[in-house]
Order: sequence, then structure tokens, then C-alpha cells
Amino acid sequence: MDSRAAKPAVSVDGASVEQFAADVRYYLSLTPRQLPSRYLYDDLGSALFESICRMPWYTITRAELRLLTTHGDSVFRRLPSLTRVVELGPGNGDKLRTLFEAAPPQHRPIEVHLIDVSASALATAAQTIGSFGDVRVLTHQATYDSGLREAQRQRTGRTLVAFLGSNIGNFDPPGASAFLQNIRASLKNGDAVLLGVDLVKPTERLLVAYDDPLGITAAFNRNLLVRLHRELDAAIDLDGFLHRALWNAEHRRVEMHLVARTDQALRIARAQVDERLNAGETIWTESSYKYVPEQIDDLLESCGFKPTGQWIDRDDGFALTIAEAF
Ligand code: AVI
Repeated sequence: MDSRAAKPAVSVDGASVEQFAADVRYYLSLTPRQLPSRYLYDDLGSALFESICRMPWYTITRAELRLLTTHGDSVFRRLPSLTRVVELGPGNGDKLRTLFEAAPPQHRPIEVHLIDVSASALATAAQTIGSFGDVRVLTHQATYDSGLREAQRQRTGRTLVAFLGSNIGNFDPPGASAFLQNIRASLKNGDAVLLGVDLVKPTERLLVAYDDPLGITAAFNRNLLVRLHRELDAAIDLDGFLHRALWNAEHRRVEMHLVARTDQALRIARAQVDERLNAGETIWTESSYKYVPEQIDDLLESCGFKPTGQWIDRDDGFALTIAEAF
């Protein structure tokens, strides 16, 4: 690996290299060792994630699109006088496009705010959504919190915040509550949130979604080590680490880990890390919490939202829930 490759001052996920280095140093010092999952998404990581969404074993994306197609009109019918939709993490724009295609025509024109740290994701999503002539698209290259504040500064009328793709599953329970409370604080009574959440399902189905036969999720996970090489001058033996996905039944979450195959040196110059990992030791890189439907209602209610509709895809175990701020 060429460690002289360009090291950007700001990485694609919006964190400065200094922030990335400080996080790497801190999280690797914890027991168990960890790396925050937001760092999985550099350009290559985002492309690998897009491929994951197309795999037959990863059902979240297709189940959600089916629900949006079938029940999108019911979402809009619950929100008469809706004037704006804010999507946190729009990806390639497919989810919102699908929702709008299902909308009764009287629900447009509408204003759409797309919030993401990635400029390229915003450009793609804006192009997709902008193809609806009567939709005005505004983009905010920002973290969810600051983008939402920015979008809400110019608010008029009734707002729907969409947080889809089961991204809520990557927060631990206190983090998910804090995140939804933050959204609630930016809304008025009568505004709403649309949440897509992956459900608990048989363990084999969960495991094959996160440890697939093509090795795409393994590449997605191990790419974090590639990123440490490129951005933080790390000297790590890539082949020395394996991808592992496991179901933690107690916490209802799939965990992704990088497992040392043999004793490994972990030297990361720009993060001042110089450690040794014993064979079998792991670095925990992601949690993907799975819910049961009642838990979603409880979570929303505890954060100031009243659920007014929930649609479930039984084949793939996925729930789409709309809830009003009260
Ligand atoms: C983005 N997020 C909802 C994905 C998930 O399912 O937790 C990320 C992912 N990790 C491995 N595969 C997909």
C-alpha cells in the first residue's frame, strides 16, 4: 500500500483527519476495541454498501421500497397540507423517488431538503428527486443535526422527516432515543417522522445478510483497514484480519467485527497508536440493532411522537412507521 497517496484534510464523511485520528485512538483503546461505523463510508465503502443493497441476502432495501410503493399514498393521506419533506441520508434518492411516485398528485408541489455529509450522494439524490417537475430540491451538505437545524430555519407549513433504510439500527438504544428526540425538538406539533426499521428474524437470515457468500460485506468491513492505511499512515497486515458477523440475541443486534487471525501489530502513525492484538482478538466495527414492531412504537412515543400508521413486510421482516409530533 502506498502510504504517500494523497491524504485529504477533510474525508468524504465530513470528519477532519484530526477527528478521524482522535476517534481511532480513543475507540481502539476501549475494551472491547472498537471503531465507529460511520467511518465505513469513504468512497469505496459507500460503493460497497450500494452493492450490499443489491445482494439477494440483504433484504432491507427491497423490502422498504416495496412498502413505499404499496403504502406511499397512505403516508401522504395521513399528512394533508404537507409542504416539505426532509430526508436524512438520502443515499441515491431511490427511496424518496419511490415514495413520491406513490403520492396522490394533489400532494405536490412540495419542497424537499436532502441532508448528507457526502457531496456526491447529495448530487445523485438531488438529480433523482429533481426529475419530478413540481418538486423543489434543496441540499444541505452537513451532519444530520446541523442540516436539520439549517433546513428548519426556513420552515413553512407542515414537515415530514424521513429516516429510512434502517439507519436507526446503527444507533445503540440511548443513541436512537437521543437522535429521535433531537428530530422532535426541531419539529412543530403535527409534523411527522417516517421511519424504516429492520425487524428481528431467524438468525440464519440475519447472519447471511451480514456475512454474504460473495464476501461483499467482508470487503466493506475490511475496507476500514484500507482507510486507516491511506488516511492515517497505518501499517496493518490486511490479510491478518477476518470479517466476522454475529447475532447478539441479548441486545437484539448483529455485530460486525474484524478478527485478528494471528498476533497482529497495530501501528497507526497519525493516530499515535502502537499496539498488539492477540490472535482471536477483535475490533468491533458496527452494530445493527433489529426491532420488534411494538418496540418501534414505544421508542417513538418516548421521544414525543404518536404512531399513526405502521406497515410490515412479513416476507422480509421490515416495518415502515409514520408518527406525528405531539
Ligand atoms: C446502513 N445500515 C443500515 C446498514 C445495516 O444494515 O446496518 C449497514 C450495513 N452493514 C453491513 N451491511 C450493511
